[in-house]
Amino acid sequence: MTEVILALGSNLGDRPGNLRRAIELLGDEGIAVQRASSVWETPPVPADQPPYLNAAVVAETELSPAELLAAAKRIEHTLGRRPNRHWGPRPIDIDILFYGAEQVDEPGLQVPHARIAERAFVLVPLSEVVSGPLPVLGATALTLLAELAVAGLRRTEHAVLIS
Ligand code: A4P
Ligand code: MG
Repeated sequence: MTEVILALGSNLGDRPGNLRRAIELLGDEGIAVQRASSVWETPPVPADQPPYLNAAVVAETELSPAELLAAAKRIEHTLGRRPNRHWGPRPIDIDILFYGAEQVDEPGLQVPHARIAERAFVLVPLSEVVSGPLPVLGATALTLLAELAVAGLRRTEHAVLIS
């Protein structure tokens, strides 16, 4: 069993219903959700689309990273998502933030997700389900959020002062 962390987003149709249904369908695909963040309403990026509801969930699965991505894509399709412009509006988006402590860098899959540290709509829900250091990244979600919010602060590689 591997602990995985997923980000969910919806900005079309029955947004809370889409989030709930996605969690049910994840269970049907062998991705058992253990904990979920609050549901946050977030300003869209880019701005020319409706506001999103975003959440983060912690789940356990026997699926490989590629199988997990395929399951996420199936659920997105079931909930009515069709190919659209990059970062365009969608009934549901399921992103793999973390897969245990593994790093994956393949053509269609990068884990940890490449833009975690740039996005408050990911970091705030994430901070509610993982309070300690994040896998691979090493910083907590709140630390990354502070760096994002306060211009000029940057976490360095000189992080360990005592061991
Ligand atoms: N892909 C690579 N790595 C991953 C991963 N770790 N998890 C590939 C999921 N997918 C991954 O994703 C495009 C391709 O990324 C996939 O085919 C997969 O092979 P997509 O879901 O089809 O399209 P996308 O969501 O537009 O792209 P992406 O890169 O996931 O975008 P982001 O960065 O997730 O941005 N504003 C608010 N407020 N809230 C949001 O949730 N989401 C986005 C999407 C934009 N603006 C938003 C939100
Ligand atoms: Mg996505």
